[in-house]
Amino acid sequence: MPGQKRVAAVHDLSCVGKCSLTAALPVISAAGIEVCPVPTAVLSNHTGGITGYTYRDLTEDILPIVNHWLSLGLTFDAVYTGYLGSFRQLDIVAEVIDKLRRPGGLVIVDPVMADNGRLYTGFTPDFPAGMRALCAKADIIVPNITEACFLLDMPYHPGPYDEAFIIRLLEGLASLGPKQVVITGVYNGNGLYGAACLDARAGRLDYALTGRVEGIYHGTGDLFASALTAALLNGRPLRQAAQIAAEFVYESIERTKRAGTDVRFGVHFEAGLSKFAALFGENAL
Ligand code: PXL
Repeated sequence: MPGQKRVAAVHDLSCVGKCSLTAALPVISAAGIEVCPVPTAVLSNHTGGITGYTYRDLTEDILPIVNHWLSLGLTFDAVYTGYLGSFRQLDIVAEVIDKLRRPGGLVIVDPVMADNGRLYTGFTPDFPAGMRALCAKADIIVPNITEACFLLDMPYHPGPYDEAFIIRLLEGLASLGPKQVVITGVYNGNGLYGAACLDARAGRLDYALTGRVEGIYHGTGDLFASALTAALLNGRPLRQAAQIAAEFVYESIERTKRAGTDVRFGVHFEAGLSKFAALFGENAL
């Protein structure tokens, strides 16, 4: 289709759990954008709150996949990276970005490695410093509060967060290199919850907030970053893209709460895809 955009999505494939590629593929596709996955690992299930999962590291496959695409003359409007399957992949994915980036293209790095004050299972204490270097190559990064603290070597606290703390995080992260920073998991205790967005070039700070549903809902960071990527590639400004993503995730969490299902297996985002897609339909503004 002429004019269709294409994204290289560098994430793991957790076969159950509705995160990483199983979020990126449907969400970005629903917005009319082709998603080409570069799987960093294949797991039977994500690593959060579940034991006994299978894990196949695909470190050796990443560059051959990308080199083959280049040999075919394929070009990409964005590179969107998330969960990496090994420490070595940090350098490899930096190389992927160098190979696929093109003028006017977007590089979005979600520094997936931690939540609720702790690194995810399998991540070593030196990983955040390595991720810091990858973030320096991005146009936009999308950490949660815990990841922001790890990237800046600042102590984590569970909130609520005052604006001075959020600005410290946003400005610290922008000083690593990315022009735009979106921090998720922000709330100030007034019942609202969402993301804080800094456009460092414009000097603009915005919040994208929704209501708050108590609890830990797995995969919502990946859903947020995927919806944000989809909205940005459809031309929405950062603050609008973040609000679209925040509402998509909030409605998915509410649906999950109503259904009362095991939250370790992800949120019910699928029923929201048609509404999400309609935002980007041919006549949508
Ligand atoms: O949602 C982040 C994520 C992605 N991929 C894998 C994970 C996690 C979080 O635990 O384990 C494999």
